Formats: sequence, structure tokens, C-alpha cells
Amino acid sequence: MTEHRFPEEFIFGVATSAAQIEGGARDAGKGESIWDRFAATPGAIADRSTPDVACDHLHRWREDVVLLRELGVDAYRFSLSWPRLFPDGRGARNAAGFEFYDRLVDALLAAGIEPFVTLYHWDLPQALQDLGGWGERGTAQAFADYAAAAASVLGDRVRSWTTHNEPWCIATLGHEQGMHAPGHRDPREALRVAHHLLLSHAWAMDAVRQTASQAEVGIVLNLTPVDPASSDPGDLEAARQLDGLFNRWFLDPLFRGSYPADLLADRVAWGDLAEAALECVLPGDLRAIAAPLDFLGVNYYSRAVVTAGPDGRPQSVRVTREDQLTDMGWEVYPEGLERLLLRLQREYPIPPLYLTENGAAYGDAPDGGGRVADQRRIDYLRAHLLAARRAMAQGVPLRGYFAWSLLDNFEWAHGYEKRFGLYWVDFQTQERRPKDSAHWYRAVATQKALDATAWQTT
Ligand code: IFM
Repeated sequence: MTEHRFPEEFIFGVATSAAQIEGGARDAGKGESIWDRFAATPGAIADRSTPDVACDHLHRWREDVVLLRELGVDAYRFSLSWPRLFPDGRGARNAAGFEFYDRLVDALLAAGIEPFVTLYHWDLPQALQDLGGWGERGTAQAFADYAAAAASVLGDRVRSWTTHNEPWCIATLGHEQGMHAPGHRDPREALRVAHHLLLSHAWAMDAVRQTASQAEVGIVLNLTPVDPASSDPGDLEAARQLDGLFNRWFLDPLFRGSYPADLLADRVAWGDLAEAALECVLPGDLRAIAAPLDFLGVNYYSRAVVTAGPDGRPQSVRVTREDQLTDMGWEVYPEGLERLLLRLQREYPIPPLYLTENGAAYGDAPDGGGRVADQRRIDYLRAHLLAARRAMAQGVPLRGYFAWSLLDNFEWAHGYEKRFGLYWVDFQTQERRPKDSAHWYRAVATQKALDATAWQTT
């Protein structure tokens, strides 16, 4: 097998999330989410947009299943909207919400596409945020109850379940940096949130397994290789710290049952943060969090290069040319993916892996003839698939790859300005149009190969 071919059983898919595509923010009994509330805050979203309509997937899901079939993918990774199922986060169910996902799953299966369900992709019911959100242990219990309810309805047909998507983003962007909902800037709260997310992962994993005996359950981490800007000891130290915060803060408890000791020591040096973090860690929590996963989802987009900032903390620096950045300002760095996968294999007792997100934002729009020529996205995806394939050839148990994303969509604090889709979306008319990358990805997914993939732009 050449490095351009993937095993027959390798899964090619695409991914989305509820708040980014569904719309129908107030339709059919859905409760308010923290992103509905946050987007209404002046200045929170770059283009002043909201997720109210997004890609109107709530009403156009049949059309979107047809797109998935046309793409020739084996699997579709999507998230359930917790407030669509439980408008207040717990208690009364919203039957219309359950029916929506019930029909979606049936349609996917009828189209020969395997559903990969994510339980939490950032849209906490606002009612739970009003009670303290992820800073409170009670939210972890509510999450486990919601997970059990979802599994009891969908677990007879859905095999693959993910608890959380990218807990680093939820904790850090949402609670320390204030860039994401709920917009808090409180490092102590962020550490509590991170712990409760991991704990809720463990409880929800258990709940899903108990409800659906065939289920395979995992968690999705956004992992980012961190390189020092130079061999200066200060830069090396900065890289160690940021790697700890980004990657090991989540990997270590999941695979070693402890938070990284070097980080805890640093935190002490920075104040009483570590103590604040540990206060919410009760006996038994870390053992529960380290329960074996059926799979680990890895989201990879880029790397970080860091130097020691004036306050001694890590500070990211840009080392690449403008034309090597995506519209997010992220360096195109496929080598980082190969290194990351090999590191996971070397340093942690990993289960099978899925690359659950990988993709690039580029603003290419339809030309006069209606074609969206997004060669840069094709180059990006191809280079990363090759990097993944090289890691597999070295023994990394990678089982599948999900391109982010099926559709251009609501890119959180960036609104609709950043386009990650294989399908271009006109947000006025909701027309979907395959980009060149969609045609290319179809050839890759159906042939399970990166070479000799004739693809057409008809
Ligand atoms: O759009 C997001 C997604 O929701 C989580 N992972 C990163 C993507 C691109 O920023």
C-alpha cells in the first residue's frame, strides 16, 4: 500500500456542529443557549451576526443529507443541541427536538452514512449557565442525565458517541479569555470548568454505555503542537508551559489519572490558581476521568510557536509568511499533525484515534460561471491527509478522518466571515454550492486514495 492509499476500512467523513448550522434558535421548542445569549451581546461577534438562522439546517436537513450522499462520505459527525432536547437543560424534554435527530439519524442510515454524535459542542442551555454553568458540579450531573436520555432514544442506531468537543476552548476561550460564550474572564473559573468538563465526560461516557450497550464512546481534544521560537531557555520554558496548558492538562488526567505536576507547580508560582483548581477535585474524580476510552478524537488545525512574554508567560509569535496562513491567521503546518500523532502514540496509552476535525478557512467565492475554485483548501486537506497517512505507516492507530466542515457556517466569534465549508453557502438565499474541494474530497473518500483521483467540477 503506498502512502497515498488508505485501508478499505478507513472512514472518511465530514463534521459540523448544531449551533453552527442548525439555526431555528427559537423554533420548535428549543431553549436559549449560551451562544444565543452571547451573540446578542454588542461587540461579541465580529460581523454582528447571530446563530439564529445559520445554514437553516433545521429546515434543510434533507437537502444536506443529499449533499452528504453526493460527497460519498462514510460518516457524518454532528452534534446534538442540548437546549433543543432539554430547553432548561434538565427536566422536561422537548419532543420536537428528539424527533428532529431521530429523523436525521434514520435518513443518514438510509443513505448509508454512519452517524457520529457529539453530545456537547459548546451550546450549554442558558438555564444551566444561570445556575453557574460548567463552574458548578451540578452541571456535570445534568450532562450525564442528558447523555443518558439521548442514548436511550438514538443508541439503538448510533454507535459512535463523543462527549465533549474541545474542552480547552470551552474552558479557556469561554471562561478565561472571554472570546467565547459565556464571555467570562476568570482563570480560576476556567480551571474549575476544565475539571467539571472532564468529570462530566466520565459520567456521560458511563451513562451512554449503560444505556446503549453497543456504544463506542470517546472525547474530542483540540491538540496543538507547541514549538519554542528559539533555543533560548526562556522560549523552551514558554513552550513547556503552553504545551502543558493546551495539551497535557487534558491528556494527562484522561490517560494518567493526574493533572501535570509541572503545571501545578507553575500555577502555584503564579498565585493560588492551582489550589483553586484542586479545590473542586473530589476523591475518586481523577480515577473516574481516567476510565478507558473507546476512541480519542483529535482536532488538528495548526501549531503554536511561542516565546517568553514580558511577564514570563508564553506568548505566541508568527514565524510564517502571510501566504502560508489561512483566513484564521493559522499557519498551514501539516508536519505538526504527523508529529502530534506520533507523540500521542509514544507518550500515552492511546486507544484507536479519529481525526475528528481538520480543515481551513478560505474565502473563495463563486466566479462568473458559479465555480468555487478553492485550490488552497484542496492543498491543505491533501497535505494533512498525507501527514496522517505517514503516521499510520509508523503504527498510529488512526481509524478515520473528518473534514471540517460540510458547509460554510457560523464560525463563533467570527460570525459568518470565515468559511471552512466544502460547500459554499449563500447566507441570503441558503443556496449550497459544491466548491472544487467537495469534488476533490468525493474522489478521495470514494477511492480511499490521494493519488490518481480524477475529479471533475461539473
Ligand atoms: O468551527 C470550529 C469548530 O466548532 C471547533 N473546532 C475548530 C473549528 C474551526 O475554528
